[in-house]
Amino acid sequence: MTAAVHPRLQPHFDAVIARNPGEKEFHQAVYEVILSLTPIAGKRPEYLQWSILKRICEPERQIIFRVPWLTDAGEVEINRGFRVQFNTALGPYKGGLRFHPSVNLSIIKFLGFEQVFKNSLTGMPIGGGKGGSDFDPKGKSEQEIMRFCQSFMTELYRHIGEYRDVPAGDIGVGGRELGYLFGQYKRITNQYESGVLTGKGLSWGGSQVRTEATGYGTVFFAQEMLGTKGQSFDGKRVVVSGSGNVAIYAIEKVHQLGGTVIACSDSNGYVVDEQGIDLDLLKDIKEVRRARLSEYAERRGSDVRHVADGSLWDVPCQIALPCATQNELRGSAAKALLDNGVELVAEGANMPCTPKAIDLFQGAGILYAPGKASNAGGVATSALEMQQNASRDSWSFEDTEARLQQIMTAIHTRCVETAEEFGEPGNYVMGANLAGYMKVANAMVALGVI
Ligand code: NDP
Ligand code: 2IT
Repeated sequence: MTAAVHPRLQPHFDAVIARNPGEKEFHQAVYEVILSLTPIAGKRPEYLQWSILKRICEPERQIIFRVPWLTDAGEVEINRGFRVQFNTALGPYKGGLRFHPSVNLSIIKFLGFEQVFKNSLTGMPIGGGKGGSDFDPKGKSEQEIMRFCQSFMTELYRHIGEYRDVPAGDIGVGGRELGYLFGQYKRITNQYESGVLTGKGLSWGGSQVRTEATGYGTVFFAQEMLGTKGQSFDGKRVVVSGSGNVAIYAIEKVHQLGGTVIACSDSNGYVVDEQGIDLDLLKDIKEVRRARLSEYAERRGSDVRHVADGSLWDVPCQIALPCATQNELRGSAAKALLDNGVELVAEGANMPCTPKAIDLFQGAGILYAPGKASNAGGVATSALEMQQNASRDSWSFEDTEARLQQIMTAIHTRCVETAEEFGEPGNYVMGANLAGYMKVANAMVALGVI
């Protein structure tokens, strides 16, 4: 952590660290928000009344459960399941499920905490939560994935519901997993409760554009940022990290808007393709075959490099979109990007840039957007899916994409105007955190000390 917290807020931050020992990702996420509250601490103490900050940092409920399942060989495996129900001031808990071996309580709490402010920023009636498991989907058979999802839902079902808590996907959880999860929920409850999960398939209650929404939304947000400088994606060299759901659809939208994505990555390395990433090939490798990115270089030909060791962020670009995971872009990577002339960084992932990297970007005066603003298109489209489920309707791709774009434009305006109101023009971090916080705080005051 780099900059100093306001003295009036420091005791709150100290208390969070003391109450949640060792949870470094959670501390980092809280630090970023508390740092942004500096202008409130001096001028708008009403936003700190009734211990709002203290309450906002404490999840309403944290559920941890055992997930036993049988491998194909008949062995019993045990994983740990989590659901952190963070805040319902604005609506039912809403946020994804992550299946990745690195998952622990700290990671789920940081994600749940960020989700509260992100969901507030969307302007939709959704509270914040997050869940998942330390289960590793890599190398598992289809049957093992199904058995795991069924066991996970056998415990989770009692805690969720259309009006209570509405999970969706995140790392390692996509359409396939959501299908098995929804199937098990439907079986246990004997109800076709479409609004209990989002990210569903189109034939069983899903929404058009939800698959594309996070990546598309990130690029729509970046387009708005470029617009403030009279620029666009046209002709820009872009680097996107990751090659999962968010990365793939960020690449697709960049290409539609005239930019060229020349590099992307997975956890085993990155590829550089100066002609522009071939999306049909990437989708076949990642969405259909669930294979490694090294296969991209093998199949695309000799002009493409696969780099197993090293940093993707050494590839010179004008726009960088980190779309893989938390803390993937550190100070040294930020320096390399700046040395190579990066002009804009917009986060598709949650908390991919470390505080040091953010400091460097802001110090250099480039455009930088935090994930809770720029990646909010995914959860916003989830809220559109909930609307369609509640009204037993389904909208066209074009209408839904237009709604997504309007929502991203509105979030951008909210960030810009709030940053200006508090004397920090161009500071998207402050704009996003303050706007997100104030809306939740207002609702929490209205609802009393609960
Ligand atoms: P996917 O599982 O579809 O893809 C994740 C990608 O990131 C993969 O390419 C994966 O590589 C890479 N990755 C994951 N963990 C690591 C790691 N520890 N080190 C290096 N690479 C890693 O997930 P999503 O695309 O859905 O999520 C990506 C990010 O976007 C996450 O931060 C998520 O929280 C965030 N997000 C997702 C939303 C959504 O709607 N899905 C909405 C808003 C934010 P590999 O396959 O090798 O593991
Ligand atoms: O981090 C996120 O916003 C998501 N993973 C999407 C959450 C959702 O409920 O759609």
